[in-house]
Amino acid sequence: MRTQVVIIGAGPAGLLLSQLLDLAGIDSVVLEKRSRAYVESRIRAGVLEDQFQELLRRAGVGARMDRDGEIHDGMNLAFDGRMLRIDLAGLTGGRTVRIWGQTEVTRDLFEAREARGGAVLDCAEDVIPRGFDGEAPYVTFSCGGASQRIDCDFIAGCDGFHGVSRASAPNDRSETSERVYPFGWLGVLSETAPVASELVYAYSPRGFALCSMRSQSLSRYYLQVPAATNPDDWPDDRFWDELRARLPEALADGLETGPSIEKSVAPLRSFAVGAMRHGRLFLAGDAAHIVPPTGAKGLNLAGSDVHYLSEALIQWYFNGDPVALDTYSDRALARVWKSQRFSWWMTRLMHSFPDDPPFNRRLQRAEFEMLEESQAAQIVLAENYVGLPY
Ligand code: RFL
Ligand code: PHB
Repeated sequence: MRTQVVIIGAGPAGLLLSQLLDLAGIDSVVLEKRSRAYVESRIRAGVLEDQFQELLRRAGVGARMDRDGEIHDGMNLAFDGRMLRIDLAGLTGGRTVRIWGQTEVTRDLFEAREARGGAVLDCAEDVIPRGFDGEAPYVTFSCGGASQRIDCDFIAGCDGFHGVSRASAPNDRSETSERVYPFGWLGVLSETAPVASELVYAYSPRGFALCSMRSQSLSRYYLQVPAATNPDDWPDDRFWDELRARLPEALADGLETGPSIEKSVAPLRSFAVGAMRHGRLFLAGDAAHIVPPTGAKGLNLAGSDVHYLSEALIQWYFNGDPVALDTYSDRALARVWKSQRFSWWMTRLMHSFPDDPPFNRRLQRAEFEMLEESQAAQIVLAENYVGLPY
């Protein structure tokens, strides 16, 4: 079997890349190791930058998002009981974010690929990218026990942090940057009205809390917890009590509680490869970088990678121009690192770091006060939150 681009991974990066390439007339096959039902049900991101929304519209999957996704023109920081609203639109010349879950993005992308007859094999085991250091790359895998091989021009590694693509690339560890945080996020989804109409990122000495949502009747809350936390140790009542204790009193008093319909712990990590290209293998999304979720940047970065990569492949196929492919890694990483900086900064500002000396905690408060007092500081936050230019 032969195709132009083999895409490993049917997360948002892989599906969006295959859709954009297809619309330009470039064939691809997507190889996914999990079932479609499993991929569609993973609850993750919820905040989409305006440029990522535009990319989804260009890919023909913006209709439901535009109809049902809420536009947010502000978000809130709470610090030791004090609230600060960041007027995203007012500080950025009218730019906003949209609340639209990754589960919905993935569902629309799967449906769009299906409608266009796109090949997405969600049975692919033992996927291995091969020969990408030469002119004739190929991928081997098995599906239902039968070994298969697909020859191609390029391989796109969109298989997330634990995927096989990055692991198959020649690894210069000295170029990889990583920071693991001593805590994770315990997330709960519940069919309750959100405690506030906009997102609230809250610092408390007990730890960080985030009040987010999927709609005005579906709330998503997170608590900072130690990295090795078992969600089973957090029955719903314990979760709600702890959330209340970390929010400013006025907000906590209005918290509507109910049974959780999902509960899970996600570790926090900052990670980036030194290079996103290895010959004819290109990495995109979480396969190349991880940011802590505090800045809501992971999915959005997968989007900007896919934008750069799809444009570069189109330049190569239709103009015979290799420049954009040659510069893909540098272009994508330049934006990745600015989002790394922002995500690290938000994480550092809003979390309670175990063993932090009093000096650091005092600096955290000063940073928050700086934001309260300086519009310039708020603009920097707002510009990053709505998304830096592609
Ligand atoms: P994904 O979504 O991990 O998809 C990779 C796919 O590859 C498959 N795969 C393989 N397939 C074949 N062979 C193999 N060997 C394979 N190994 C893996 C996997 O099964 C999977 O289907 O990566 P992708 O496409 O790069 O997308 C990245 C995003 O999923 C991620 O960055 C975001 O979810 C991060 N994130 C957030 N991002 C935002 O922009 N805004 C947010 O508000 C936000 N909130 C979050 C988040 C991530 C979270 N968790 C759970 C990590 C909140 C949380 C709690
Ligand atoms: C979410 O709603 O899941 C969410 C929102 C904002 C973040 C992270 C996660 O920064």
